Order: sequence, then C-alpha cells, then structure tokens
Amino acid sequence: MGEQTDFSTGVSGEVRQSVLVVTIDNPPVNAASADVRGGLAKALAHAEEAIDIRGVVLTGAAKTFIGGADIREFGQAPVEPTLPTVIEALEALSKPVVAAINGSALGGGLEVALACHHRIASPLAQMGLPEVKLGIVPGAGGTQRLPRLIGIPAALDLIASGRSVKAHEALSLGIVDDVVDTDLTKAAVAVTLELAGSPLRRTSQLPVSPADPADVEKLSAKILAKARGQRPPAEAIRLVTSVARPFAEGLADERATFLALRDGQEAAALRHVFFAEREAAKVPGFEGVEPRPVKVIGICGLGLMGSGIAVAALGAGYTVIGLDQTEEAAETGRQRIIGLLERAKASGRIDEAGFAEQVARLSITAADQDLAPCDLVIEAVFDDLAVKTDLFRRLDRVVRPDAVLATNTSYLNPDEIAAATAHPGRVLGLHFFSPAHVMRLLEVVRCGRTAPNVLATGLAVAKKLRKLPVVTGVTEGFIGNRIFSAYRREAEFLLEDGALPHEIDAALEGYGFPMGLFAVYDMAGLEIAWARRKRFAASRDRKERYVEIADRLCEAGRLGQKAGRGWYAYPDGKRTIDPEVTAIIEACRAAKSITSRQFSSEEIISRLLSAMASEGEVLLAEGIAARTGDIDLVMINGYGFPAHKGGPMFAKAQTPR
Ligand code: T1G
Repeated sequence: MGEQTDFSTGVSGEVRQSVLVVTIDNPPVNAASADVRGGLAKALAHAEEAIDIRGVVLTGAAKTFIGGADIREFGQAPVEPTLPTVIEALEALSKPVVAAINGSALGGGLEVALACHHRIASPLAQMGLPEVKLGIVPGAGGTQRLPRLIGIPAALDLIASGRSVKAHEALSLGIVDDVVDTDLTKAAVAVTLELAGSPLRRTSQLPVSPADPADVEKLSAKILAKARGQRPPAEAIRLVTSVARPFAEGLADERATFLALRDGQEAAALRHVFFAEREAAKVPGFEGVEPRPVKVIGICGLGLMGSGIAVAALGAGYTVIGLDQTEEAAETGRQRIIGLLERAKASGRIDEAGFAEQVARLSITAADQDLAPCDLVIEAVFDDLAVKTDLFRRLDRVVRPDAVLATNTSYLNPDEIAAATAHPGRVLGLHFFSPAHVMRLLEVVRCGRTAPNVLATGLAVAKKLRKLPVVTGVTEGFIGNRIFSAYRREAEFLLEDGALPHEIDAALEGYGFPMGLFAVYDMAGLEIAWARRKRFAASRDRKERYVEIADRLCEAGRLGQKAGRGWYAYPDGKRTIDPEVTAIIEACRAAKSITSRQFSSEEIISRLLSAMASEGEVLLAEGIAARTGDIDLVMINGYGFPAHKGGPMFAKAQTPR
C-alpha cells in the first residue's frame, strides 16, 4: 500500500495497485461538509492527472459512507465546490470511480455513489434519499440519476417516501452492482482495475426505462394522499416523472426546487425537529453517567399497554417476564402478546425464526417471586395509587435492591409511588403512549429522588426500544398532557366564544393534524375525561373559566363514536355535524350571556398555538421541560402536531408578534 495523501482534513487517499483509494473521515457521519467537498474535488483532480493512477475507489471511515450534505451548513453562504459540482466532476472522470459503500449512504451520500461508475456495498450498508423528511428534495442529482438506474416507479417510491433500503434490497433494485461481505475495499480495487480502460457507465447517460403510466399514476396518488398537502413529495413526483427530458434540464430544475424548499419554513421546521430529536436524549449534567445493565425486563399488568410494552421489549432483544394478577389474566396477557407478534409476522416485520426467538424470550406468571431475576420492572397496572403503591411494596420483597422500578402512570404522582419502596432512588416513570409497540414517544419521568444512573438507565432502555425519549419532571400529566389540557381548554373556550366543533377540527386538519380534536375525542370516548372532571369538581377553582358543554353532552348520553354520538353524530358510522350539538353549545353560550362571533381558521389556529406555547413556557419555567425542542417533540410524536410545522413552540416563535 502506498503512502497516504491528505486532500483535506476529512479526505485522504492512498494508492493500492495503482488505484487511488479515497477515504472520507468526517465524524460523526461523514457529512459532505465544505472540507469534504474540497478534499474530494482535489482527490479527483489528482487521479485524473496522475498517469500512474488507473482508477479511484471512494469509501467512508467507520460505519458511514457519507451521511448526506452537512445540514448544519444550510442557511449559510454556499462554499464552493458545491456537491453538484463535485458530483459532476466525479462522473465525468476519464478513469473508473467505484463506490465502496461501507455504511450509510444517505441523501447527498447516495447521490455521490450514484454518480460513480460502479457501486459495491457491505451487507451492513443502508442507503436512501431521505430529503423529503427534511422538507426538501434531493439537490445533487438524485431525482435524475436514481430513476435512470432503477426505473421511475422504484425511484418514486424511495424518493417520495424517504425510506432507506438495506444492501440486499439495493442490489435487487439495481442501486448497487454487488454486495461483498469480505474485504470491501480490496474487492473495489479489483473491480476498478477490471473497469480501467473500458467504456464507463455514466448514470446520467443511461436511457430511462419506460414506465406504465397507470402504475406511475397510482403510485403518485398514494404518495400525495400520505403527503397531506406537503410540497416536497409533490415536487419529488414532478421531478422524477419528468426525467425523460434532457439530463441537464432536469438537474437545473431539481437544484432550483431544492434551493427554494431548503430556504422555506417547512424545511426549517423539519431541521429543527431533526436536531431536537438528537438533543432530547442529552440531559444536562448527565453526560457520561453509566446506566445500570438491563437484560431482563418484568412487566406488571398485561392489558393493552403492558402487552404493547412487552412486544416492544421483545423486539429490542430483552428477556421479558410478564406478571398479572391471576393465572387466567396472565394467560390472556400472553395471548394478547402472541397475537401482536403474529400480526408482526403476518406483515413481514419479523420472520418465522424471529417470531419463535421472541416467543422463547417471553415468560408469563401470576407469582411475584418469578420477577426476581428482573433488572427493570415496568408497571402498567390500573392507574390507581393504592394499586400501584401496593405493587411496588410487593416488588421490594422480590427484586434486587439495584433493580430499577418504572411506573407507566399517566396522571398519578410518581413521587408518591416511589415513596412506597425502600429504595425510591431506583424509581422513575416510563410513560409510554398507546399502542406502546408502535408509538415512538416515551416520556422519561425524573422523579424527585431518581438516582442519576437510574435516569440514564431509562434513557438507555428507551434508545434500545427505538423509542424517542423526552425527559420530564413530575407534574400532573407530565409535558404532553399538560400541553394537551391547555389546548383542549382553549378549544372549548373557542366553542363558547362562537366556533363550532367541525370548524375547529377543519382548521386543525387544514394546519396538518391528521384528525381534529373533537373527532379524536369522539374516537377515544368522552366518559373518562367526564369522570375526571366530576372527580375534581368539588376542588375546582371557581374563579377559573369553566366550559360546561362537554358535561352537557355526556349528560345527554353523547359519549362518543362508540355510543353512536358525541361531538358529532354517526349515522351509518359516518362522522356528521349534529344540529343537536350546535343547540347544546348555543344554550351554554346563552346561559353565560356570551355573544358569539365567527372565527377564521387562522384565528382558531393562532389561539390554540398560543395556548400550547404559553403552557410550554410555564413548563420550562417550572423546570418540568428542559428545552422548547423537547416540548415540540412530545406534541409531534404523541398528539399529532404536524412535524412540518415544527411543534407548538417552534411554530409560535415563527408567527409574527
Ligand atoms: N448533517 C449534519 N449533522 C448530521 C447529519 C447531517 N446530514 N446527520 C447526522 N448529523 C449529526 C447529528 O445531529 C448528531 O449530532 C450526530 O451527527 C449523530 O447523528 C444534497 C441536501 C447518518 C443514519 O438526512 O439519518 O443530503 O447530536 O445520532 O444514530 O440532496 O444521523 O452528535 O451533535 O443520528 O448513528 C440527507 C441524516 C441530508 C441523514 C446516523 N441526509 N442523518 O445515525 O447518529 S440532506 C440525512 C441520519 C442532503 C442532498 C441533500 C443519521 C445517520 P450530535 P445520529 P446515528
């Protein structure tokens, strides 16, 4: 092997058998920063000029090929060479350039690989064009090269969904030419030498295979339906389906579209979410705190929530011991868990072997002492303080003193539950969102006496469960339900002031919520909230504005969709505006002598956003939430707030004062 040449801080090369092996080493994800682009440009120019170089291999250090453009540079003045410039020089090289895709090749990373003349991948490699998830479209040739390589329908699916594919799917699609599980670079050097001197396959010059217009039409319609009015997927469809035009024209259109989207609100919001997700797991003052090791997780209560948590834990590789009150209840819980695993198998998410392996790691019992081996026990029993404190006292007598105990309570005070155990420092809250095996969000509740390494354990388990952990302090309803209560309260104020349920729901859906608040209410049922309101009626602060409309509906038996009527009527199951509800609302307004008025959708959204953001500011002031980004993540991942609006705190900060 020849000596190493540093083309820039993050790009070096060494000659092997007259092939220049260029390695990108720009931790943590080999982003195509200005330094990397400059280094690549120098390496390519050197390879072109050096008569003893017969070709180039491009690869990445560590577990990434190139993780994409450096999104931290967005919004800054562009630094030459831009990625399209580097990519153009790469594809035009007179000598073969082979991509040795050693890991993640995403966004601009895959666009670089697509411009290479040949691509081989490690079995661990994943690749994709996730730009739409950042509110943009590929901006360095992806929409024009990928369809030339794999056809319009397959390219449309990947670009408009932003999903990644693993190496073997990439091979079957034609993105890569081979998957090599031996020495990848060595294989790439060999291929380069084989290609040297032969005509090079330049992706941009490949003919576009004709696609069945009906297929494209059907796929486009499916993508647009999911996009719910967001622009990037629609632009991706336009750019990919018009790929038969001259390459240079398509490239220019793609670049202009990318730049326009990149500098827009939606992309700014999604970049905020991207970085907020990575910030959320970092708890100030907790850097470097070692979590306690967890291999065996006990789950108490195998109802809907407990069985979902069990499935998530089994999918993450944990051994799971499920406990319920009786043998029958335990067996019912087991069947519920097996049923969920069967569904995962039927959908192809796990294969037969995976199913069997997960079932083998599950045991069920009605005897507390069977939880003795647990490193962590999560309770998802009935949300009643006496029930939970009794359970934790029993667990004290069974598990090791260093075993972590987690409560999944939504509304009780975890400090009171912790006080029931001899070791309150080992208690924290893990507030899952139902269905727990599907919803990413996990509120990690830092109780008053939670030990640092117990909080670290909660975060580590959340990461292994592939959840999105957000740390919250102890308050009724934690971050999510505190903000949701403020949002619900304001929506009911709007009803009293003149808006109607369907107008508020239409405004929310127009803003990007998958469903309006009152439609969600009807789906979940009104009785639980009604029972809570009645429970706290005596202690309610009479000075605070209280809206009685929901009570009147419940008293009239309008308990939601299951009851056939709630905020809406449901003749033949179809949600329908009900004049009876309007009459109840008008009677409540009259009882308070409120003169109602019309509200525009903008006014409705503005009031709801302000209510959420104001409550968020209180949570920050109380130290319950650590960052505005955390609050945004909770509302996006737990309550349907549209990610392309960035969350209530981000969105409110964008609205002109
Ligand atoms: N730019 C800048 N920083 C990035 C980055 C990127 N593309 N990707 C990750 N980071 C940071 C991240 O914020 C975190 O920082 C650290 O790296 C580790 O990230 C021209 C325009 C590659 C699969 O969308 O999917 O190319 O918290 O925790 O779990 O058409 O990062 O340590 O300070 O996620 O090992 C397209 C985004 C960009 C890929 C690695 N590319 N990244 O996962 O690490 S747009 C993407 C990821 C584009 C072109 C367009 C993942 C990963 P900190 P991490 P990971």
